[in-house]
Amino acid sequence: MRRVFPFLLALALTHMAHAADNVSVKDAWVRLPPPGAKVVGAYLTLEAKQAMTLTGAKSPAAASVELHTMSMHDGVMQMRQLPSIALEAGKPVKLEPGGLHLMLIDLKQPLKAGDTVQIDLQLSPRKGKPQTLRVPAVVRTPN
Ligand SMILES: [Cu+2]
Repeated sequence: MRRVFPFLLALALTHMAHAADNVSVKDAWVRLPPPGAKVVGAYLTLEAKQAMTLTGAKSPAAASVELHTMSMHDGVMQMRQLPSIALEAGKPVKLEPGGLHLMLIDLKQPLKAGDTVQIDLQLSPRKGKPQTLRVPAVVRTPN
């Protein structure tokens, strides 16, 4: 009987890792928000084995998560919401400060450095069913 549990756990992990087979995530982190801030950026690097679209994200830590980009207009940095972010096969896409990022909107509780925030990425392959990829992101100050 003792062997049953590790076996079931392995099965569950295999199942959860399914989306991760096609998409790898590196360096997921959330910017440590200033005290009282309700909106904060989250960053990570995504690489898809097959072409895919990041169509959205959710987090239990925030009321909603938006896809954003930043760009310079007449010397002013502007932030704009995107409907989706395309991932080409084998080409890493970096979400980083000053560029593409996730925005956690309406934090449900204050975040501390070292906390882990769960972010569920919604990914749609060109063929096949949409997938959710659960990513742990560490709260920290930018490097
Ligand atoms: Cu933003």
